[in-house]
Amino acid sequence: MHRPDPQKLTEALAARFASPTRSTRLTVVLGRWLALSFTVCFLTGLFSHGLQNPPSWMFFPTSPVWIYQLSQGLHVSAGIASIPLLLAKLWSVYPELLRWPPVKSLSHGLERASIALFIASSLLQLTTGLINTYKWYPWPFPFRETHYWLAWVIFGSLLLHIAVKLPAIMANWNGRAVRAAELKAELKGTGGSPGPGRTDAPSAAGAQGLGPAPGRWSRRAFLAGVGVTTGAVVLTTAGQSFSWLSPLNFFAPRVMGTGPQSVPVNRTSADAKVADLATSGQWSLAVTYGGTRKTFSLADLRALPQYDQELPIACVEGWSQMARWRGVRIRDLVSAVGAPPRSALRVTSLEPEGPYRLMSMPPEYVEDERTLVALELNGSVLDIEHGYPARIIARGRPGVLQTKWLQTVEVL
Ligand SMILES: Nc1nc2c(c(=O)[nH]1)N[C@H]1C(S)=C(S)[C@@H](COP(=O)(O)O)O[C@H]1N2
Ligand SMILES: [Mo]
Repeated sequence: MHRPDPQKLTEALAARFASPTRSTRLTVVLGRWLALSFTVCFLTGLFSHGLQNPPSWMFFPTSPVWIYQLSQGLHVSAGIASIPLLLAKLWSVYPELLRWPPVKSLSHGLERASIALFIASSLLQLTTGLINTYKWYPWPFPFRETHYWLAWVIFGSLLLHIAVKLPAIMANWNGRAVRAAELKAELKGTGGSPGPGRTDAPSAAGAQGLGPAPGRWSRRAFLAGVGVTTGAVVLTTAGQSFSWLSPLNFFAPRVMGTGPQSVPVNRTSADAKVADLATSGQWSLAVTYGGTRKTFSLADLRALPQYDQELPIACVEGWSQMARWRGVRIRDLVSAVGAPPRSALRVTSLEPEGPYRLMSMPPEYVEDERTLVALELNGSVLDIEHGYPARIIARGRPGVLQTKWLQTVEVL
């Protein structure tokens, strides 16, 4: 029996999949775009995670009012852009996966392992992240923790990958130099060069005289195609986060201006099992500070000075919506129980269970005059789906912290 030689087999495969478009230059250009989108995702993700799980040094900006809308809109949009970019980059390098032997040395093995880790964790991160924006959690693990730790794995393996590939990246950084080298090779009659730093299948195809440097032009066309695709998926989804793109929102799950009182709803009163308690007529808000406890009925709250604020709901899932809120300042309630305005709070919701039943509010938001216990939304009494009888609305915080259906406010 004749056993196939793995070396020959992979060479045949590489020739089968050879495309003059593939070159190190192409991979480097895609890698730069991808590094940019991943960095945007990583930094905005750290910011969002820090707001929800603050480390001791966390800062809590409350201005500009759209800061979290912007940062989370960028997070989700850059994540969506990363999907076509990552697929294109994988296409540009996948003949490498067929190389034989798969591991040549210890350092080569480590390098390949880090790339495998990077690819696997990136694909997992982007698909679960995308699915999450469609409000679908078909996995048993907690999304946010997993998303956070995967981000560190991805960023660490990305830095390692960049360090290992630095010579090839540098050699192919400057497009002009790469094109000049290709032109030179073309004039010498050696056909299309894959550019410095790469000696894979395309050069073999070129050396066989398959025409004058087709790689250069098809590379441009390919990059233009990737750019157009990426732009299209971003433009047709980013309208969920950026109102000026709202008319182009064809694919994102949330459409601005829809829902009760023209604001979308994530968790409904039925999901949260609060409808009975919220509408019983017995509702009151308890505010406590040490041994002091005051309860405010809805009529009591309405009798306090009312303030108007134009503030967005900006969900971690990327959608956001500007709205007009009216209600009582949280700092007025804090001073009603004799506590200093610069206090931290623990706030609970009527919800019997669930991760958003309990919310901590750092002093930055409590002393801010614009943080409200909102009773009205867009000119009418708060809809039950938006947190009736009362909800929190503060500047610059993720939607998950804008607690609906308030029950207690505890000054710590
Ligand atoms: N008690 C409670 N408050 C909550 C939630 C929740 O599940 N329970 N969901 C939050 C989330 S994820 C968002 S994005 C906002 C959405 O507010 P809206 O439904 O009024 O648009 O409410 C937040 N407040
Ligand atoms: Mo949310």
